[in-house]
Amino acid sequence: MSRTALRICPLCEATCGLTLTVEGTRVTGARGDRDDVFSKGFICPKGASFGAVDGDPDRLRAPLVRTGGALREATWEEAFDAVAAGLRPVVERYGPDALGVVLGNPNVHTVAGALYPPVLLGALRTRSLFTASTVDQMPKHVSSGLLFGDAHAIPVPDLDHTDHLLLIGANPLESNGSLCTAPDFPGRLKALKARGGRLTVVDPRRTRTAKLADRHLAIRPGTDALLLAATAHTLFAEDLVDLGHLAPHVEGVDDVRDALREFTPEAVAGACDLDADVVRALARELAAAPTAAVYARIGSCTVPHGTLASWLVDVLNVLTGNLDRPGGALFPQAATDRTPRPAGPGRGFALGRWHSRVRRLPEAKGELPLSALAEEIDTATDQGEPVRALLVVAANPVLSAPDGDRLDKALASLDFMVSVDPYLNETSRHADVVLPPPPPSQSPHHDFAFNTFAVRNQVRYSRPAVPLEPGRMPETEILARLVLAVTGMHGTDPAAVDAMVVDQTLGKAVTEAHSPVHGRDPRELATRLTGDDGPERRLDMMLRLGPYGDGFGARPDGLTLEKLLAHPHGIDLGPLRPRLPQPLKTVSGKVELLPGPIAGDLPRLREALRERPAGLVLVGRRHLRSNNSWMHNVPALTGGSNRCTLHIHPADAARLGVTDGAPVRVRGAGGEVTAPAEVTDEVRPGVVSLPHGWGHDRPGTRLGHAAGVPGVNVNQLLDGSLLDPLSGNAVLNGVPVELAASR
Ligand SMILES: Nc1nc2c(c(=O)[nH]1)N[C@H]1C(S)=C(S)[C@@H](COP(=O)(O)OP(=O)(O)OC[C@H]3O[C@@H](n4cnc5c(=O)[nH]c(N)nc54)[C@H](O)[C@@H]3O)O[C@H]1N2
Ligand SMILES: Nc1nc2c(c(=O)[nH]1)N[C@H]1C(S)=C(S)[C@@H](COP(=O)(O)OP(=O)(O)OC[C@H]3O[C@@H](n4cnc5c(=O)[nH]c(N)nc54)[C@H](O)[C@@H]3O)O[C@H]1N2
Ligand code: SF4
Ligand SMILES: [Mo]
Repeated sequence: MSRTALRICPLCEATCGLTLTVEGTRVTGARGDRDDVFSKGFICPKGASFGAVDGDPDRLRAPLVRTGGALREATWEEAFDAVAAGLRPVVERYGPDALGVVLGNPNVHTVAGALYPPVLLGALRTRSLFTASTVDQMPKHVSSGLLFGDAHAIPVPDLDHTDHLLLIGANPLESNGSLCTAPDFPGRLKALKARGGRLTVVDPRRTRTAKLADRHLAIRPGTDALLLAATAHTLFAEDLVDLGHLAPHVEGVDDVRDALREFTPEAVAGACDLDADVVRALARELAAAPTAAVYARIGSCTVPHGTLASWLVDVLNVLTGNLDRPGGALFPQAATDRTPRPAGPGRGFALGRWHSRVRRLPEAKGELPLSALAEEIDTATDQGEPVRALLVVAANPVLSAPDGDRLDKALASLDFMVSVDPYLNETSRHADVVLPPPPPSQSPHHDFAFNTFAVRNQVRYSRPAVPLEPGRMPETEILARLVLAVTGMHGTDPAAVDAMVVDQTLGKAVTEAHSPVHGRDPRELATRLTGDDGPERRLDMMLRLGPYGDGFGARPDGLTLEKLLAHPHGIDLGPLRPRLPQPLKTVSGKVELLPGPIAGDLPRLREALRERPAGLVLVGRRHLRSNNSWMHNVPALTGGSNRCTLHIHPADAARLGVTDGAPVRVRGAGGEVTAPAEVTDEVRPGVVSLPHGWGHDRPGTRLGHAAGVPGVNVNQLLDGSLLDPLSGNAVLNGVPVELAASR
């Protein structure tokens, strides 16, 4: 007998609502939920394969514990005993920094990943925190921190209403969008064009997104900051700057004008490999459009000037008056955001409050660069303890970070390592204990993270679609037990973790004058929380304290968990609305358009005006039926065009004697890989492209299908030395490489 169940898709940032077909405890089908308030029935091939991803027979069913050198299945009790016995002595003997924490991408796709890592880090107080953010969007956080005083205040293009979209280094037709949560991103781009809007795409590859554009600029990789600086320069030079409604909220406009004086279209044209006139046209079109938004992603962040490029994106949004207005780029307001405090000066954003031990790299947002993880483990210094033990939650840095071979060895040298991961893969194979979360169908879902980047305010929650299988533990409980194990409270009831968070949160809320519960009794409020378990009660609390919440009775029509559960297809909270100055937390209380660290980094960009590397550079790419490193074990999602090939332009191929399909050796600073060539004019000359997340050929994993079509690890070409200095983000695009036809 089959039934259906609703489940928000966790497989990318678009957060589509799915209707699952369930037979017994197995998901046998998935289609788009037509009644979902946000995704309205959209589904992509990955979502349609939800059942195959969910039911992958290689997913671990029980914890693994290393005994006598080998990983063996164990009970949960044995596993947590081993975790406490392995991690706690390291913290007690060497201090918290000796215990490193690595958080990977899926943490932003799970309830557990949103609710427990902050508690863990708050209790542990380690400075050795590494996350996927520093191989991804850290430049955007730093730029937002500096501009707006809040690293999480990231403006999102008003996709459904804008008249003009300048889209840089993103390929939403494959990725389905990032830092811009929009189910059916392709459909929304087509709608933009259908209503007479204009789309410009900047990408060294002629992607599916670029093919949709009115104009495609095949820029030389790594030079977007130059292009954007010259666009801003042109706005000043041609008197096109018009802040409009933003004027009272912005300081430093003249300083930006002065700082960008050298970046004329002619000055950047050579480095970007674009016509000066095209740069001028970009500026004129942006200024002339009734509304416009500049939006940039991976290709603009994972480059040497990632923070400057991210900053310039919002500088352009400000200079054209498009920040914080409908049709421009706005700050979403999620239902689980904290109660907005009144507008006014804040504490600002600090960088470099501490540094890594080996290279003295500055922290950003409390994190050290993932590129520095291996050396923080394998290199002794007189600056303190190396990382001796590691707690890895939902991360596979052996494939996703630079120089996996070095990291592989470093992980093998640790005193103790714990992985919370459904797979025994390239990274978790080094763990002493592997704690597998249940598959998505058995987990609840709410988009704590992505609703803060969504193109429409809305709220949705799915309870587990399938009951927890016997022997499984919810990931929320796994992480709560880890909090206890690393803080010396192993054996305590994990519900205590949620109770503590509730106490602290309500205790603080009642003291805040702007809170709807100001002056009330936190214990009494806690008794009013509903929900089946601790995580649900915490969600209820966040909803009720949040901007749309019922304020525990203060606003009877407001949101509660009960109300949300009564709306299984979600609740629409309306289009994005202007919010300034409330989100600003800068010291001045304004948008600080030329922050000190940015000004300090501009000389490096001026030097880049003169750089013209002669050789080939490498960029990445994503495929619709893939997701970073962990979806290559699902037969339905591999094969066809989702293969790990080296894209190379016909002119380069002819010059280097590379033929289609033949193996090519690619050499970079960190090593060498051999991949089959795919000769295509979809990459521009001078650029080759390999996707990331492949290289599933290491021993000791349990990835039956992936091991059969392993591909190569593009990140082995990197040695981890190339970083964007302000954010510590890895340079993954525009990396110099050499090719040789393989014999
Ligand atoms: N060259 C190059 N490298 C890149 C990129 C690039 O564009 N080019 N992109 C970068 C980007 S944007 C990112 S975000 C990183 C990603 O880097 P990572 O986060 O390290 O990589 P993922 O492949 O997303 O790995 C996630 C891990 O989580 C596990 N997992 C899956 N679902 C769950 C779950 O529900 N719970 C738990 N606990 N674990 C789960 C998977 O098995 C896998 O081991 O890679 C980066 N690396
Ligand atoms: N199908 C699929 N979807 C995914 C993922 C996946 O692996 N597969 N990963 C998810 C994750 S973790 C993330 S962060 C998002 C990322 O989402 P996107 O940012 O949309 O990611 P990409 O598709 O890699 O697009 C980046 C584009 O930048 C281009 N590029 C490279 N270098 C440069 C440059 O110097 N300048 C410019 N202008 N462009 C450049 C590349 O050619 C590429 O087309 O996708 C998410 N969605
Ligand atoms: S677009 Fe993303 S969220 Fe939507 S179905 Fe596909 S993978 Fe899932
Ligand atoms: Mo990412």
